[in-house]
Amino acid sequence: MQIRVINPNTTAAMTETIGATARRVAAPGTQIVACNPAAGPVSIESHFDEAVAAVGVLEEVRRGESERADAYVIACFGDPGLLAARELTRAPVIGIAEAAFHLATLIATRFSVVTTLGRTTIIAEHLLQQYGFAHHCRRVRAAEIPVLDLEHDPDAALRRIVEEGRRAKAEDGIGAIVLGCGGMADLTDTIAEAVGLPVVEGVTAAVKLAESLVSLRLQTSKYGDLDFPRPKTFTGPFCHFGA
Ligand code: 5HY
Repeated sequence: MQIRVINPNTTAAMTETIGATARRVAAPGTQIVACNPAAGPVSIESHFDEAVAAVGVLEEVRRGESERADAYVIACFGDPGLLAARELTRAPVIGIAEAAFHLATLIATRFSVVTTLGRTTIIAEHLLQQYGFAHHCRRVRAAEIPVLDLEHDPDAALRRIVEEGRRAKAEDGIGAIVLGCGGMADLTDTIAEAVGLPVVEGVTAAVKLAESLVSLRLQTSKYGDLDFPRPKTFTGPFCHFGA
């Protein structure tokens, strides 16, 4: 099977990290195609960044359809464009936040999230409500690091994430930590060892859930709101989205 793992930001180095991490857990028969949009924000740290990045996600899903992808992963913790992407394909589309929340509830009754900037914690809080996991999550915490520090200053970023993870363990009464950024995908084992809690990471969680859905031949339902969009004209730079 082929899983298209989409990094919604346009930082190629982060796409490489995400792709390598996905390949480490993929089953022998799974081909991982890691990609990112050509246009969009280099990092996603706000509602505005999410909205712009979502269009790039949809472009990558359209490209994946032409390459007959069997499943898609949206490798940004805001799950940008998730439902719109599901409208474009019969293949499963998994967001890393949703995937991580699901797996965290299978190993702990309570978890906390450690993400990047404090201003983006509301995005994870909204998703917890939307997906029905809010009562499992004690707190969405921020290491207060810009997303690209994960690439530019990884040692300092790791220290901040571990510090926040240790505070979560000491204060939140939790059994697990969820990492709140696709760019943290390669830090799971290091953080788990340093914090002393199980750590759930969304890229790897989403890849294994996607494999499960494909192997069970479970596809995105086309009955109701996730049916293909009604054909219509799109104008201007979006004209290629049109019928
Ligand atoms: C992510 N931003 O996973 C999110 C993290 C965040 O560029 N990739 C990004 O803070 O929402």
